[in-house]
Amino acid sequence: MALTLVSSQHSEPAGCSASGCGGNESALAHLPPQIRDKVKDHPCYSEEAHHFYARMHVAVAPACNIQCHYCNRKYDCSNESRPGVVSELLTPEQAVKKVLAVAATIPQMSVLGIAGPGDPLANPERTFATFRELSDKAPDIKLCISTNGLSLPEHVDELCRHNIDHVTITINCLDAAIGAEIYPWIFWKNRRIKGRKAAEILIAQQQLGLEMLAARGVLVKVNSVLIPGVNDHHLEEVSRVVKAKGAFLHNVMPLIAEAEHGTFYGVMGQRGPTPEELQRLQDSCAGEMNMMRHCRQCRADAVGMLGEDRGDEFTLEKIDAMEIDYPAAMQRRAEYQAGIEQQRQQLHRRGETVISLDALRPQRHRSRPLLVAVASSGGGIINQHFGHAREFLVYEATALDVRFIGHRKVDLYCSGSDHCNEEESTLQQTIRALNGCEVLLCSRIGFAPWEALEAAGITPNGEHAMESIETAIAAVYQEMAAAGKLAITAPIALQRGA
Ligand code: CLF
Ligand code: SF4
Repeated sequence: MALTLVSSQHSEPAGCSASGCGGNESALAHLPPQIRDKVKDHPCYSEEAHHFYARMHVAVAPACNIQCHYCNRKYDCSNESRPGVVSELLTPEQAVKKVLAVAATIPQMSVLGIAGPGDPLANPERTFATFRELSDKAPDIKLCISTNGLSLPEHVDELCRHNIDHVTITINCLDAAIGAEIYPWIFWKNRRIKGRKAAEILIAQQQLGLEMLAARGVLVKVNSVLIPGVNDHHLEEVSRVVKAKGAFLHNVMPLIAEAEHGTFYGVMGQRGPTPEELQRLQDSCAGEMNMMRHCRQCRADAVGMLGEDRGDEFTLEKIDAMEIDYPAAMQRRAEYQAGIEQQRQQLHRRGETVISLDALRPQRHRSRPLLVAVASSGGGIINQHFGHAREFLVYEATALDVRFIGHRKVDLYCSGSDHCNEEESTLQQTIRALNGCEVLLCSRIGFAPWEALEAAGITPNGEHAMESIETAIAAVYQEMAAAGKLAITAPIALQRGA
């Protein structure tokens, strides 16, 4: 059954300008319309879109053609995913059925990605069978893929045939000596190749694949795993080079290496970066490149908004039991997405008119930055109870702008529906995770956590419930600056970062 409701927006290939995009809508405004159309509803390629649109992955690709030192094959591909959970493997037919069921149930799901559990292009038949059927049955869904790049050049034409507009390549280095420390072997032309030679081939294939995609107007995101002491000093150069070759966005992800994952790095005690190290590197690359800072390192079978996983609602058994009126569901989907666009327009208008930091610009050299944590369940507004948050969005406000810089994951503090409980240790962990933030914006908060946060130097604020995040932060910044609390000479209560 064809599910065409929203007209397919496959643009002509159009070269990718990589400057100043990938963040909020105004940052996208200068892009050619056909590029903006590709980006604006993609929750990974547009920071703003991730407040409104969801993605899903289908785990159809079990095999891999390389070995990374941060990967254990028992888990999902850590080039895109957080290790620790194994995705349920699907056949292409099962995957298509699942995508259609999710599209009918979660109207904001705009993107289908294949990201594992191995490498999608090491499993080309399964990957392309899934894409082929979906581009026929649900052409309004954007198709996306994440690969290690080894087999990319030979598949570029087929990716373009299926109108796959978004390709992620994990590029951890350009230097084969560094590559040899990350990749013990690759499987290439029916042979296992080790060491520096393996890294040389992989790097050359990644770069060639990137150039071929950019030449065809496909948007390329580059993922890099930040491995302290291995490639941390090298990733700025990676950023510069991939941008010059036409990459659209760079996503530097922290290495996750735990001994219990059984990876080489985990067992060897290789540490991951601290949040400060990650942010420092992202900031140093940002002068050259658009940086993605809202990645949640999703599972290879993730479903829902970034940071949420509704996969349990869509097991094969549950899908079989669903009775879906597809034409009606697709009608709802189109209406829902039209509603999202209206909401975004309203937010833009309000953001432009309600508050401006212009009044503070003259004192930009006198006011210091402020980190603000926000509880939001989506929509770009402050709409979540402190106790219901599983993560907080972190923004940096200055006298010049408000920018998203990352997220901090926390355990659920509140188990009831209305009242925060007294789970002290969870609260203390949350406070630790919010280290460096001086203000916390949420829709509601109980008395006990309020007191504890204040004692830790974080001021809770529920006065901006249901307001646009950026607008509210700008208002808070303005108020604090006017009260002299952000004077550059004033002591900063806590060091920034967790
Ligand atoms: Fe999936 Fe990746 Fe496409 Fe997004 S995820 S294949 S580009 S649709 Fe997004 Fe998830 Fe980060 Fe990936 S938050 S892990 S960057
Ligand atoms: Fe693992 Fe992905 Fe690396 Fe393959 S590419 S070894 S699946 S992390």
